[in-house]
Amino acid sequence: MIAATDKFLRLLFISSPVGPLGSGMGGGVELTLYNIAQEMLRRGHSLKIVATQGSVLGTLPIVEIAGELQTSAQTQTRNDPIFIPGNSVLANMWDYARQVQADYDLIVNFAYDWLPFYLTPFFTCPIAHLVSMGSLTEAMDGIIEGVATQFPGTIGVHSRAQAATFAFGDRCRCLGNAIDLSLYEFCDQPGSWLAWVGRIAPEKGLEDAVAAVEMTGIPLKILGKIQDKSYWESICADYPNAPIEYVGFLPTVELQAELRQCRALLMTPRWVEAFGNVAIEALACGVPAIAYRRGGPAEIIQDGKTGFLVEPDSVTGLVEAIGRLDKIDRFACRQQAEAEYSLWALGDRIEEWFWGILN
Ligand code: HBI
Repeated sequence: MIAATDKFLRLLFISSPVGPLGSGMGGGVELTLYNIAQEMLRRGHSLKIVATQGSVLGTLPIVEIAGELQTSAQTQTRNDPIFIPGNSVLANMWDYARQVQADYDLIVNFAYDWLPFYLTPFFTCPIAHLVSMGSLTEAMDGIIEGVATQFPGTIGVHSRAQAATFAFGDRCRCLGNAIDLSLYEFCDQPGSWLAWVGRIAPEKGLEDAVAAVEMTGIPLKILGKIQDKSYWESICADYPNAPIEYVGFLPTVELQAELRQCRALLMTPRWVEAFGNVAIEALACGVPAIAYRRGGPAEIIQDGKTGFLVEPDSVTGLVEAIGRLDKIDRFACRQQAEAEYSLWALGDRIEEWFWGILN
């Protein structure tokens, strides 16, 4: 039990087992973990991050753990069994956490994996789980619901749409998300091109953005980790004449330097995007987002004011919205980011969540 007088927490963040922090394999979780860690340190809490070997996250304190990576949960089918490889880095990370748990007031799990949830009742240290995706498999739904039932208030999510994908959605804590706005520079004189930003994998629907720019002839800059190479190659083969340029996977400061110069960001999620960090990164630069009316982005974008929400999976809907971009005041985009997505606002919500679990 934490004495009410203590106002600083000793936090242990346990990262995603799909790849090193900084590699892009962890997608939005990397940025989310980094931002929350920074904000907690700024508020005076102490913190250590447990992550896979090769992880680098600015100057944040990382304990690197060796072992076999976990396969991405979104490649699993709904009824897949749980796969744990020999010498599992996930198991090794949580065995480390078990050994040091007495030195911490709260463990925060960022992994979308079965094991951390299964182990929760075996730990003496309280565990907060920040769930980074919507419902993907029966096994994960079941084990998360078990923790939501036995440890009420410990399941955090990023959006109402993400929560709604779970039967226990009403028992999840909606935390939204945020970015360090000081890293994003407003631009009100963009170039002519559009942007698409994200892990290049089937659930992100990149082919629709490419099809839209093949129809409009407006060049598209593509930024992000090529996670599924054959998926990327099939898009290039299917749209040989599309005006696209693959810029690569860039760290935040270089990403926003490219993104801010774009007329708009296209978001084409096939799945229920839990939040859509790239949407608030774009808004922070004054870049309107055109997104399918699905998942987190539908709760972020103010349709007609800071972007457009279009019929899901409709390429013509994207094209039609691109034609209306002159209606958007880019400064309104920046203003929304400052009003709703600052790290301070998220820090308040996260601290409130942590204290609620501990008291
Ligand atoms: N898959 N098994 C697994 N574990 C994760 O933590 C995980 C993942 N796939 C994607 C992912 N995390 C993140 O890229 C998204 O949650 C943002």
